[in-house]
Amino acid sequence: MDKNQQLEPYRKSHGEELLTTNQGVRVSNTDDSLKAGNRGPTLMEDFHFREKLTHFDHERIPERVVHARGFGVHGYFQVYESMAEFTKAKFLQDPSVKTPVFVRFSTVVGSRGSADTVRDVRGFATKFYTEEGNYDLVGNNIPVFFIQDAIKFPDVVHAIKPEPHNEIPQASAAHDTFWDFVVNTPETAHMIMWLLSDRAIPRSYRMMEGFGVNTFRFVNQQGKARFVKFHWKPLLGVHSLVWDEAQKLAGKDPDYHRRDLWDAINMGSYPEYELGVQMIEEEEEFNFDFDILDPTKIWPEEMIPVKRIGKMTLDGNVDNFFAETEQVAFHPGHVVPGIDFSNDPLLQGRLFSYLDTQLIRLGGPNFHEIPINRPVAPIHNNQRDGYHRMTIDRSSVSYSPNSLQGNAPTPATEAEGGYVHYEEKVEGKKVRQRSESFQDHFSQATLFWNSMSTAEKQHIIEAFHFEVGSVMDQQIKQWVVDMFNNVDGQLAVQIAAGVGATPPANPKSSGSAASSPTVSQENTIKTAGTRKVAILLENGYNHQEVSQVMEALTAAGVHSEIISKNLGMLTSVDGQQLEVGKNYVTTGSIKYDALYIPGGQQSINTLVMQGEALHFINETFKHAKTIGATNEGIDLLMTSAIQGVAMAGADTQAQVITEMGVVTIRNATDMKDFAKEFIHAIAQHRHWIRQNKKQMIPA
Ligand code: HDE
Repeated sequence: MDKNQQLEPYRKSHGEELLTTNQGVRVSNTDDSLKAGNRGPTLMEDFHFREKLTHFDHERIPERVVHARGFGVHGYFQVYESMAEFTKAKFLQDPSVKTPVFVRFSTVVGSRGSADTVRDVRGFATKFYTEEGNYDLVGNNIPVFFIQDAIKFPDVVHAIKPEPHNEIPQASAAHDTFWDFVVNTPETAHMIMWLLSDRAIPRSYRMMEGFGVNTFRFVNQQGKARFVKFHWKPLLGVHSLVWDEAQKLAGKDPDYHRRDLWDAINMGSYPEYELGVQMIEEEEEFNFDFDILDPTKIWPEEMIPVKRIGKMTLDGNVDNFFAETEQVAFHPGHVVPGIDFSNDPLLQGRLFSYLDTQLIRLGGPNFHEIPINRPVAPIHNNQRDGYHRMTIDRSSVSYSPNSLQGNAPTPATEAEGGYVHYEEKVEGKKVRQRSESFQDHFSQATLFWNSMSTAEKQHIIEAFHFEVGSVMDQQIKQWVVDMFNNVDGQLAVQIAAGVGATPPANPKSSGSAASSPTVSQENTIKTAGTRKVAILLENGYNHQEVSQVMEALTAAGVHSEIISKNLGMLTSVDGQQLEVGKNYVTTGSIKYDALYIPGGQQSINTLVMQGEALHFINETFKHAKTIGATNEGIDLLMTSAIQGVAMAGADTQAQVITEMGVVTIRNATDMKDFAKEFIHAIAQHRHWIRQNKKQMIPA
């Protein structure tokens, strides 16, 4: 059965029905409780009042202990070609099969009501409803983890969550307890580098990679196994916000990421991600200078290529957030034949924790019966009863072996699709120890640092200044400097300078250390598709100009929105009209990828007098986004703080000039060349060349 069909009986539309209690009794008044006299006390016998309030009092379930804030969407997955050589998983065999999926994106640290754009790891959890049962790929957008052994998970989470005495700060790692944990736990070094990079402030869930992090196994029909790591590669590329923007968005639109995803799906711009796998032969397990079971290590893509094996398309929003997004239960232990585990100690611990957490969060062992969690594969077993059991099991037999029912349900053989665990040979003493091969905590942190572009490095340094600068304890700040000197001496010197600590006496040289270019976002896919352009406009604008540019943007899949002082209609010089989408108080430059200022003398004369318009330009420039202006629109730019940038002057013969991502043209009636160049600039995402021009911009 199709997942969508399966959900159908549970969907309920609400129309013109008469109001009832939960027992189906019609209710005559739901605004006044039953009282002894109209100024008297409420009576116990008011069953409607009691039921309504009781239900309300119990509306909340515990939020997830981590990943509390999330957003779920439906979609489907299709494999490109049969993966039979590597795995017998049925959903990875036939390219014509569309496997339904439900994906929940999340932040890790904040509460359910926290902001989307905080600096944090993002969860990327996918439930595949396969014919052979549910398979959950519960990943993050950062490929490594803070710790190597799940027994330390409560420690790292307690350290990063708001401090227990005053519950401050919300959704932030920028406080003493977290950095105290970090300096005492050197294995965090690599993940800290990712967390302080642009990866932790994504532009959109649609522009984010996903990683299974842990090492799993693929097992084929012949029983041959290979180690595997999973990746999701977004077709829009990997892109991020800048920190100032992320902080402002957290105030102006705390729902920025969920709104972006919701809108994209509603508009039919379905996010797509390719599923990639890196595979290592069992015989090659020890051929690397890192342990392939260590979750603080990547398998550099240059060394072990990512094979793209299929594509996921997200094409459906939920009908009800609570029923679907809040109640969905992921678990790395939800696997299907052909996918198996490794001894990665983080994974082993996760295999316990996720099932356990559902018991408290969803109130018992029957959470698989909640519609969003039901497999499309049939369920037959002798499990019975428990809180909220929905199934009415008809047999008197609920045990095995049995003769009364011919021993049904009968265990399936491997040929019948029974899950048989990979027969890995295990021998050893019971020890509370970590392998020597897990002891190198800094080489890959250095590899990451060496792989960053100049702009990305600068962002990491600034993130250290914010995070560690927010720490009160001077000793911890110093220890951070000392710890990150093991990653790169110059990085440590720069951290020290920003946080008032002493630079390392012997800065470590990262000299000729290797790099992994694929971890840099500079090398990602660049497209203008689905980006949003703000157009600043007032009465007396040039309609021909605006409409030509808007048409070109639409043709390139770029969305645009008109922004003005007031909502309503604007009239052009030649009497045409356009509707304003947002005014300055309901939006801001931070909600757009680029800015366009069309000509029209009267429109520009008005805009020049508006502080909001100038702020819009300055802020767009500061955040390194594309700015375009045509004809008189350039005069507005000349009154802003970016007047020092070269722009098309009065004497140019309709020629496009692009300087630092500012695209201009004068004396032009045909907007074709401008639009082409403008769209190309938008596709670059950001123009980091402006990094050193920030001083031009007022705070
Ligand atoms: Fe999780 N993690 N985690 N985690 N995790 C949870 O399960 C846990 C880890 C991840 O959208 C919890 O249902 C342990 C790595 C995602 O519903 C909990 C360890 C990765 C989500 C839990 C880890 C993840 C969770 C909380 C070992 C990336 C959200 C609520 C140190 C591969 C799933 C819940 C959703 C959620 C435990 C580490 C990803 C408590 C013990 C590594 C995406 O069970």
